[in-house]
Amino acid sequence: MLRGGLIGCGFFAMNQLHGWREASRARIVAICDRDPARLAEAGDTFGIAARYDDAARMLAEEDLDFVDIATTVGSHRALVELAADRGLHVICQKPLASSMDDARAMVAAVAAAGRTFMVHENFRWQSPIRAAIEAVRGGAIGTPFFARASFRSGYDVFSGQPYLATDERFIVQDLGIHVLDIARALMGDAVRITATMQRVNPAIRGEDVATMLLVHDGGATSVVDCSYATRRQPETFPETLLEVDGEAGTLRLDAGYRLTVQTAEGSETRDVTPRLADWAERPWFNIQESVASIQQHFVDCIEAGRAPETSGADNLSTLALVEAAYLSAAEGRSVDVSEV
Ligand code: NAD
Ligand code: 89V
Repeated sequence: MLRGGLIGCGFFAMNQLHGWREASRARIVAICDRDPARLAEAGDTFGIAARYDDAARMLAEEDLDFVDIATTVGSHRALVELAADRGLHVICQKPLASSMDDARAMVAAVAAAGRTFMVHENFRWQSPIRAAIEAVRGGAIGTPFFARASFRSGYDVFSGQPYLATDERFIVQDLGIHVLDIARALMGDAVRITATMQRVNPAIRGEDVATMLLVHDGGATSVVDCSYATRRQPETFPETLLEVDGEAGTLRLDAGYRLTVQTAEGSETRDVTPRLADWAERPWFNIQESVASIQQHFVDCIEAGRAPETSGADNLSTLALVEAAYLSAAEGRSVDVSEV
């Protein structure tokens, strides 16, 4: 049984604690938060007695195998380096860092400690997205040449996560990062990106609409479009809708979790609605299920001694797309990902 310590007991960490309860061969034995109310609520809800207001003290006093970092981005580098210094495996929430230099330093620190480092990049672990990825990777539509990954919603994300309204960067750093990662999972790494960004909601600081055009290794194209300014019914939060064209067919993931594959042999549509765990709620259950899945993947990879699919090193390529998208929008030009 792997013993974990969770740092950050805020809004999203509640899902992670539920996910850890479901995990095989791992559990959270200690928690840490600077905010006493959040620490008490998480400890009481999940029956965890070992509670700390200081991460360094938790790591010094507890006998841990891994840490789960569920704080916001500004603290990620210091906490990852602290865990690496103590020789622990690390899973850290997205966005991994707010600069490529920080992210590269974090990957290097855990690699030097010889431990497993995974980013909690969970959208590609959503079961409907996973079904699409597996169909494409399994050759169901032949070699893909075009993809569209689209997330458009008017859902109020600001009440649960107030920092999303006040941070300088919003939709690409918070949500586009997931959708760019899905594009990579479907189409492979991207080498070039062109992005436009808009702020439609005047009450927030950052951009709430982004449209990105990606050129992948080998020449395939994808369009990643994200909006939190789209008022439509039915509201599809938090679904990412997909359309992938391949040389032998097309795949679509439509609203309502319906996956269609069309080839010369015909068309097949499957219901790929995620599991509604007893601790989950609509509309978040899609994301909540993926939390349990990604955390189990982390445990499985530690035990097998293999790199997670969404490892820190892999995530550098997703983060580079985020940085390149902001550069592209700021300078009004197409950006080669190697520039960042
Ligand atoms: P939050 O502000 O609600 O919670 C963060 C908690 O960390 C707070 O309680 C804060 O007191 C604590 N904290 C901060 N620095 C600390 C430190 N050095 N030591 C101890 N405690 C510290 O934030 P949130 O909305 O839960 O987001 C946390 C992270 O999860 C963010 O990076 C966010 O992007 C990510 N997130 C991911 C998903 C997803 O689907 N993958 C969804 C929502 C949020
Ligand atoms: O998944 C996330 O990172 C969340 C949300 C879905 C609200 O964008 O912040």
